[in-house]
Amino acid sequence: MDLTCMVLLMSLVSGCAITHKETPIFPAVTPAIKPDYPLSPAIQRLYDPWNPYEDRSNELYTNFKYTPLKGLELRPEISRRDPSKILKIDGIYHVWYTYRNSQALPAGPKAATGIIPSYDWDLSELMHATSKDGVTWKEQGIAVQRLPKPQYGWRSVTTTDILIWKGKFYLYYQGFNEIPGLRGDRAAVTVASADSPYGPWTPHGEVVVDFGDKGDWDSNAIHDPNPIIFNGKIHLYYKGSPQRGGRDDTIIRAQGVAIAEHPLGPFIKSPLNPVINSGHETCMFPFKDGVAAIVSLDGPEKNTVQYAPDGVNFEVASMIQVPPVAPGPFVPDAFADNGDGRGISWGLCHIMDKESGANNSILARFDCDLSLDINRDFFKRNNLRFNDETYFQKSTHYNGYLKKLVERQDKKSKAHL
Ligand code: AAL
Repeated sequence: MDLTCMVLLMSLVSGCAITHKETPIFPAVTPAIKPDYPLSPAIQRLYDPWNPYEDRSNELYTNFKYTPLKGLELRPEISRRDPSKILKIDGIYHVWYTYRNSQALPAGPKAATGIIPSYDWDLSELMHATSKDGVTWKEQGIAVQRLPKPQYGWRSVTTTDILIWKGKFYLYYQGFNEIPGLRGDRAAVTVASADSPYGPWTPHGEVVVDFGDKGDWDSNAIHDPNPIIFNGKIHLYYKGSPQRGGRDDTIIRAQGVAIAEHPLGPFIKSPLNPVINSGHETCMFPFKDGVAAIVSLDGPEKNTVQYAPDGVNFEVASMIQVPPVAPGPFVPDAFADNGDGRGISWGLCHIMDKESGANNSILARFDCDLSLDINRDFFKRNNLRFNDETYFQKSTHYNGYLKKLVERQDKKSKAHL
């Protein structure tokens, strides 16, 4: 080392020592207790609302790993999506989901007919499937069919979730009485009941959670019903939307809750609705003495897990990556209402099917660690890396579709300058 370097090094070392004495420098090992010397706002946030061990010791942080399912026949005209939560009854897992086996692929609202669906969830019914291991599933047949026009849900019945109340089974679902997409994705929530998970199911034939009034945040859509029992009452969470197919409304997607003392209602919407400002397919589960939610896809708080000690006042608990789309978790204590929710470790979700390329979906399994009963370090890692298939999906080449899109958008924005 030459003299200049040596002098430089010595002055750096002595400089550090002097600074360290005057103002403590944040140490290499993160202090377990929030230091009482001045901290940047970023480091303050590390302690409040986060914690010094960040994601690793956050019970509500997880990664998600995905596995293809076995046993479900894959054909381009069959679409399966929006699975319910999963129940385990007498050692068998049960799930219900949107099933479309239409004669044509989705063609958009304008081209839709009595046999051509507009979207992936048009002209659908509710399928029931069972499994012994959560990977291989067997379809048991349609649980709830579309009824003949003009009965409720004649156009499509979709996006269901299950409740057990006093020994009886209730499937809540979206009932479409018009082509999805014609006036927005306009559906409210209805219910069917049965004495056994295998049915037969009796559709109630009426709306149980209805649209909000004109101008309300949920005036045009009550989607993704998600019932749990909390504090002695049925808490039916749902995604509401005022949109009519446009993207200009202030709140595009948000989550609300409607509460009832009987499965057929009346369901009273919380005066605090919407209780989550983001998210798409609603997914709530009891956690400790409160309620946790996976919030994905839409809104400023997308890709977070949130927690509400009272089921209503939700706060962000973690930021997650590649969360399941439309998660239907296995929630053994969804209806236990014992103030000791244990969380979730797996479930089903849906993924767009790249083979059919027509907005068809397939079901997949996800695993995670949002459970108090397991401790799987590999689900608590951050810094996830993805391969080229993920990065290049849908974008094609810059010379193709993306280039045209970019040029069109740039032209439009210049026109506004
Ligand atoms: C979803 C859900 C609802 C919507 C459509 C089918 O995944 O949010 O169910 O209506 O898309």
